[in-house]
Amino acid sequence: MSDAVDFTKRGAIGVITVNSPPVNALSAAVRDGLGEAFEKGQADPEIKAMVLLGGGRTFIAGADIREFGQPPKGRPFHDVLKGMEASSKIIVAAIHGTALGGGLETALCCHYRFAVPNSMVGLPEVKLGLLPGAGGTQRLPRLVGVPKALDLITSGDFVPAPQALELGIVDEVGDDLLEGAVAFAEKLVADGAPLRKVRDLPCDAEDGVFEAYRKANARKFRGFLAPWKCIDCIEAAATLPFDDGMARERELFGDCVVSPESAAQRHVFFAEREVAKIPDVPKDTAQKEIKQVAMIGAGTMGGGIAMNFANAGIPVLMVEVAQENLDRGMAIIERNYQNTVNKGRLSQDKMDQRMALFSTTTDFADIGDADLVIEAVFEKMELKKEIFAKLDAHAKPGAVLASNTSTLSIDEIASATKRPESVIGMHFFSPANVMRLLEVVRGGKSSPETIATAMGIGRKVGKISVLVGNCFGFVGNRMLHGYTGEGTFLLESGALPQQVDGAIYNFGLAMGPFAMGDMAGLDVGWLVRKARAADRPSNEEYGGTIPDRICELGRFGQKTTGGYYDYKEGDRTPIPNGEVQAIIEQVSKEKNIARTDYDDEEIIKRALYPLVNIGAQILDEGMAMRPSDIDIIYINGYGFPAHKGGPMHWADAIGLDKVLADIKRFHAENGERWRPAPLLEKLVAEGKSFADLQAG
Ligand code: 3H9
Repeated sequence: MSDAVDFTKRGAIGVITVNSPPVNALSAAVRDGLGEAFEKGQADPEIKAMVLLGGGRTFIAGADIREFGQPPKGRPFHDVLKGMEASSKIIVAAIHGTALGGGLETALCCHYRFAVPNSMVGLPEVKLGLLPGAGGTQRLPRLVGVPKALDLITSGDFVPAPQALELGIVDEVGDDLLEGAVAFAEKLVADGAPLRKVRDLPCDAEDGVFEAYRKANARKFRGFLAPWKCIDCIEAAATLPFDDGMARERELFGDCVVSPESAAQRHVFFAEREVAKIPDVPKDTAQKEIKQVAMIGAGTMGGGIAMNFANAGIPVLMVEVAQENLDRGMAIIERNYQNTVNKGRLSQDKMDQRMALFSTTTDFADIGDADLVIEAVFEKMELKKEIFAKLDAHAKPGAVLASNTSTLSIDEIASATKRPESVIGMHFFSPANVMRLLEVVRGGKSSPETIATAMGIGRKVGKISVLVGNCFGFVGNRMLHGYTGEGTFLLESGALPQQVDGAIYNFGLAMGPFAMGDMAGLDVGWLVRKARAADRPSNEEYGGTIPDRICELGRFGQKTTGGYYDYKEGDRTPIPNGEVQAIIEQVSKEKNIARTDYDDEEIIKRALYPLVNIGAQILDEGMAMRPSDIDIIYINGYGFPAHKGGPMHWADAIGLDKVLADIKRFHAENGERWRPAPLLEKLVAEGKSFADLQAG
C-alpha cells in the first residue's frame, strides 16, 4: 500500500490515516493509498466500519495545488470518492486541524463526520480561482441549504467545528480525535445506523435566489471568474439530478483551472507563503518576544498602528509630547472601536479589554519596559533623529526600535543611536488598523534577530510582512509614484480623470488615481511639490502642473467637497467638473501638447506599466527579494486585483517581450521617465519571465 496512507484495525473498526506532511494534500500517492485502504476495509469481513483521519497537524487540506496543470497521475479523485460513498460499510471522517477543499469534499463522501472542537472546515477553492470540483458544490447545499452554501462557497470562509455542527456539516463534536471517532463509529454500528449519503438528500431553492445573489454581489465579484461559476454550480445542484449536477461542476471546474484568473490567484497563494522566507535570516533565527509595545506619536497613524497590538492582546504605551495630543489620540482610538461595536463586529466587553491595554505618558523615560518601540511622528529627518537618540537613551538593551517612516533612510535614522543593529523600518499603510500590508525595511546594519522579530510580530498581529530594502519610498510608494505621476501626464496628453479612473476601475482596482487622490487629499502632494521645487533638476519633466492648479482653487479633494471631481454632501460618488476639464485642456495648450484620444487598453498600459518597469529596477537593486514579494505588496497595500496576480505576474502573463515593446514606444514618445529597466531588457533578451527569476 502507498506510504502516504496507513490502514490499522481497532477491533471491528478500520482506521485509515493519511500521512502526507505538511497538510495531507491529496497528491497522487494519497489518492492511490486512500483507494487501496477503502478496498481493504471493504474486503475484510472483520471490519464493520471505517474511520478516516489525517496524521500530523491536520485532516486533508485539499487537492495538491502543485499538481494542477501537470499530466494526470494516480487514481482519479472522483473515482476514489465514488468508491467511498458507495461503500457498504459506514465510513466516518475524523476531522482535526482543517478539512478544506478536496479534504472537506472527501469528508462529505463519508457517511458521518466527527470533529474536534478547535477544527475548521471550508471550501476555499474560490480563493485559488477555482470551484470545489469534487462534489462540494453539489453536496454542501444539500447539507446546509442553498443560501448558506452560496455564502460559504463564494467566500471560501472557514467554519469552526461548533458552527459546522449547528449547520449539519458535521454530526458530532468531541474531544479525543481517534478515540472519539472510533467510539462514534462503534456506536453507529451498534445502533444499526444507516449508510447516510449526502447525495441522496434533497436540494431545493426558492425562485429567484440565484439571480438575486448574482446581482447583490456583482461589485464584489467584479473581475473574478470563480465566484460566478460557483453560483452556476450551486444552481445546477438545485435544478438538476445529482449526477447531472456533478457533470456540470466538472465542466465548470475545467474552465476555472485553465483560466488566467486561477493561475494568478494560485500564484498569490504561494507568493503569500514565500514572502516569509528570507535567505540570510533562517526560519529558526531567535525572535524577541514582544510583551509590551511603546508607540511614539498618537496621531492617526500612531493610533491605527497601536490598535493592531491591542487587538492581539499586547499592551501599548502611547508616548506624546503633550497631554492634549494623547487625549486627542486616545479619543480617536476609542471612537474607532466604538464604531466597530456599533456595527456589531466587536463586543463591548472586547472593546473594554482592548482599551484597558493602553497606557499613556509624556515622558520618554517610561519606555524602559517596551520590547518594541515604534515611532510614527511627522516625516522629518531631524525630528526622527532626535527621537531615536532619546529611544537609545531610554529603551532597554535588545529592544527593537522601529520607524514607521514612508520615505526616509533607515540607516540615517539608525545613525542617531549607538545600536543600529536594533533599528528597522516598520512601514504600515493607512488606515493602519485595517490594511494588511506591512513593509519591513531592512537597514544596512539591522541584525537578523531584529529582522526576524519585526517580520514575526507583524504576522502575529495579522499583517502580511514583506521585507524590503532601504530606498526612497521603499517598494510600494516608489512604484506608486510612477503610477500616479503617469496619470497626470495622461491628462496633459489627452485623457480626462474619469476616463483614466474608469479604465483602472474596470481593470479591477477599487478606484483610479484621481479618485484616490481626492480621497487622500491633494494638499499634501502640493506641499511636497512646492517644498521640492527649488531642488528639481531643470531638465526633469514636471507632471504637477494640473494638480497644482486644482489646488490653487482650494480644491483639495473630498474634504473640501471637490478636487479632480465634485462631490455631493455625504456622498463619495465622483462627479466630473467642467472647471477641472478646462484646466486640463489649458495646460495641454500651454505645453504645446496635441491632445490624443486614448482607449482603455492604452490607458492601462500607460498607467500600470510604470509599476512593472520600476518593479524591475527595484529587483535589480535588490530592494525586493523576489518578484512575487512585489505582487504581494501591490495586492495588499494598493488594491491591485488578486485575479491579475500583482503587477509582476500580470506582466509575465502578457509576455515581457510585449510589455518591453510598449515601454520602448513610450520611451520614444514621452522621454526619460520611460527608460526601460535593464533587468527587463535582460530577461526579454534571454527569453525569460519574472517567474524564472524567482525559480532561479
Ligand atoms: C481543491 O481542493 C480542489 C478540489 O475541490 C477539486 C479537485 C478536483 N496543495 O499555509 P501553510 C503547502 S483546491 C499543495 O504555510 P498553515 C504550502 O504551500 C485546494 N501544497 O501552513 C506550504 O508549503 P511551504 C483547496 C499546499 O499551517 C505548506 O503546505 N484547499 C496545500 O499556515 C504549509 O502551508 C486549500 O485551498 C495544497 N492544497 O496553513 C487550502 N496547502 O512550506 C490551502 C498548503 O513549501 N491551504 N500547502 O511554503 C491552506 O489554506 C493552508 O495551507 C492551511 C495550513 C490552512 C491548510
